[in-house]
Amino acid sequence: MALDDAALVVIDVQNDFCPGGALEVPDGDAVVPIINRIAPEFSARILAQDWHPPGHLSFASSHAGKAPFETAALPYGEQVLWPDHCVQGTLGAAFHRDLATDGADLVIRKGFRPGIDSYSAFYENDQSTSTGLAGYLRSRGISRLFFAGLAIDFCVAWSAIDGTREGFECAVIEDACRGIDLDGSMDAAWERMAKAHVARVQSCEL
Ligand code: VGL
Ligand code: ZN
Repeated sequence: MALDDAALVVIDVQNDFCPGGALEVPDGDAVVPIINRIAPEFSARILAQDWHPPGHLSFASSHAGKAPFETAALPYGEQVLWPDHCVQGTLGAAFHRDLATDGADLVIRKGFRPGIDSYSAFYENDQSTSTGLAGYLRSRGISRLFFAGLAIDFCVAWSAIDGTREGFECAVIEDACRGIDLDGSMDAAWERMAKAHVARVQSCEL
């Protein structure tokens, strides 16, 4: 089959990124039926889950005088400050109730270190602390990655770019993603992905 050696990597389809959530992505829940439809086609299915301890350093509430969506200079670089979201064990951190999770081979959690955010499913935002995902995929014989989920301009884009850095052939399934779009972040993300040779495909082309 065409999708041998290929994994679907589903990024952060969690309640807090869906309408009504703490960091809602407009129309975020629209990705769920698309992901459920295509997932069985892949040789491996990976779910990433944003998983922050209370008081995480990426939360604006951890910085006196800062509001959500402002930025702060953290030891590893400039960081957007977010509303509190995906706090470990809360309903907001749970996967969307309609996401088919039983078929997942691996759930990889990220952002659990109190002082480092992790947009990418491969590396935390210091660009050097590994999540271990690349080693897992390589030992499964996977060479191609298809990305779906939330948010295209943050966690999906950084994951796909890091996937190419790890030597995987990477594509983003555009209609299976939605974005936050903060100050032109959508256009910037597509540009960065194009530069990194991340392909842009639609679910009907799989
Ligand atoms: C995300 C901001 C903060 C994402 C996660 O999943 O794109 N964005 N944490
Ligand atoms: Zn987060």
